Amino acid sequence: MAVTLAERFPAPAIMGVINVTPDSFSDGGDNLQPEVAVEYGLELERAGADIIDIGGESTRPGAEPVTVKRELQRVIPVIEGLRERSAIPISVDTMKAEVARRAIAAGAGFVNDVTALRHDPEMAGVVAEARVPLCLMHMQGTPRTMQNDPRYADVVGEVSEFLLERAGYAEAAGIDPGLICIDPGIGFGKTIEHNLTLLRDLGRIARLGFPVLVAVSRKRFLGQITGQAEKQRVAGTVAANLEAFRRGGWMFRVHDVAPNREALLVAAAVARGAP
Ligand code: HH2
Repeated sequence: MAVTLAERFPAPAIMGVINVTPDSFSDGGDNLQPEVAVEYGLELERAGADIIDIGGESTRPGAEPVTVKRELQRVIPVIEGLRERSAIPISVDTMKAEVARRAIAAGAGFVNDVTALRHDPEMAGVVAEARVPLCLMHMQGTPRTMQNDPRYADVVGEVSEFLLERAGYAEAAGIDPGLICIDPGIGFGKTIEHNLTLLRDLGRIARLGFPVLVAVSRKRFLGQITGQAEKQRVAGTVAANLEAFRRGGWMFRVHDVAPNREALLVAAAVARGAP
């Protein structure tokens, strides 16, 4: 039987983030030069990342879409460069089938689609054919408009229903269910109350039967609580990730790998009652 995602990356797994963009909300412009981004990826690996997520299009609230050509120019040299120098698993953060296809050919082995296969009708086929793992994320609206007035009658119920529906769609398209993970999409068409309710009730999402990826790193709701600017939100990020782990979170997408990894390793040891 094929190895499932949770077997391949035992919880708590750490996904380190590299945004090769000028406009990402916390690290925009830091990694636009491919050589700089590759060095940074190696640094994230040394800090203990289990997988590196590379994205070439910001999805922050209000972000403008980028073309396939521009996105390829940003991510492919970084994926090739990192693949040349390291065997660490690479994820591509994209909603475009062509970008996913080329990223996989360049060495990526995981697709992180924040639209959960809704943006590009060819994405499911690309992932199915390559037999790579896939993250399905919940988002209400699109990045340009999602924070205008997000509303839910029951945020956890609606997000769960959506994720199950998308997982069903992915399976129907030929994607192995053992390679699917789900993500409540913290900050994607959600108020601070929606984000906090999703984290508090993450156990309900974890019980849907797919590993749950959690991506709270440096996000705005943490700043609303702590008053800290983006790069100062490390302690807030760690706290939110520990809460998510206690409720069944599996993989943690973070910019600050070392502190999140250390905190989660300790939390996991406490959960086991053994080192
Ligand atoms: N959040 C961001 C980007 N990709 N992928 C998943 N699966 N889940 C998320 O919550 C998620 C994601 C946004 O964060 P970041 O990459 O730091 O910023 P930007 O979108 O501005 O590049």
